[in-house]
Amino acid sequence: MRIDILTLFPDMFTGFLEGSLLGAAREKGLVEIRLVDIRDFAEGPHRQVDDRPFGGGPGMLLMPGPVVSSIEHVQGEAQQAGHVILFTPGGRRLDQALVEELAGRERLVLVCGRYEGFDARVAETVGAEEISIGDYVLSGGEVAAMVVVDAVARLLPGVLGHEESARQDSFSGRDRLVEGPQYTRPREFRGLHVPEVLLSGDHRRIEAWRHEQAVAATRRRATATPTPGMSRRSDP
Ligand code: 6GU
Repeated sequence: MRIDILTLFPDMFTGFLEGSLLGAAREKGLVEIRLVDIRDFAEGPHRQVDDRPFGGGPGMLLMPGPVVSSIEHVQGEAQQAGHVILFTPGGRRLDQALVEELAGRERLVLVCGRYEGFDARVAETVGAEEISIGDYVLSGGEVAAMVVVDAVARLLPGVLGHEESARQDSFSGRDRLVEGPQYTRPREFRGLHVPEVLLSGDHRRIEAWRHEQAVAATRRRATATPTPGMSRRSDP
């Protein structure tokens, strides 16, 4: 897979892209990631990339020219135009189903907004999909782009040590359950014991117990009941 990331702040990605999972995936050639500075496509002596919104209102918008030029530039580097994504809080909400959909594409072009967002003509001009990572406002799309790259990359064949681990993740599979509790050594920690069934060696019983726990955890989460033991001291 090839991923182009278009941003005004390419430096924000350096540590992230060199990190263990992504760094190794890039070295193995499983994913090719390129950073493009949108400001390189700005015109005029001031290299202006933002301007005030027509009709008034607070803040600044990214100008369509530099954004569309940078998208067209990376599209010209390969036969395939790629799936263009604009990060914006009003976009389609990211979930694991969308991550899986994106992981199936050959090429992604991720465009990070700053200021109050994009001129509406950008999406129209390039045929982009708008994506949000949740109902809260970030100061730019860079963190959202990292979320997408991380979630997508770990689904690519060969990136994780064992493919099974991605298949068993929370939100994966047909029923989209979250994972139930898991335990490692020691068997007893501060008086808390690992459930006996997990030590039984009976794989059918273990599977059944895990499924039951996953259903319960999924239900708890849907009804927003706090996880047992997670309430704060100040709670009633
Ligand atoms: Cl993609 N961008 C911004 N600025 N804020 C967000 C977001 C994206 N997703 C959630 N909040």
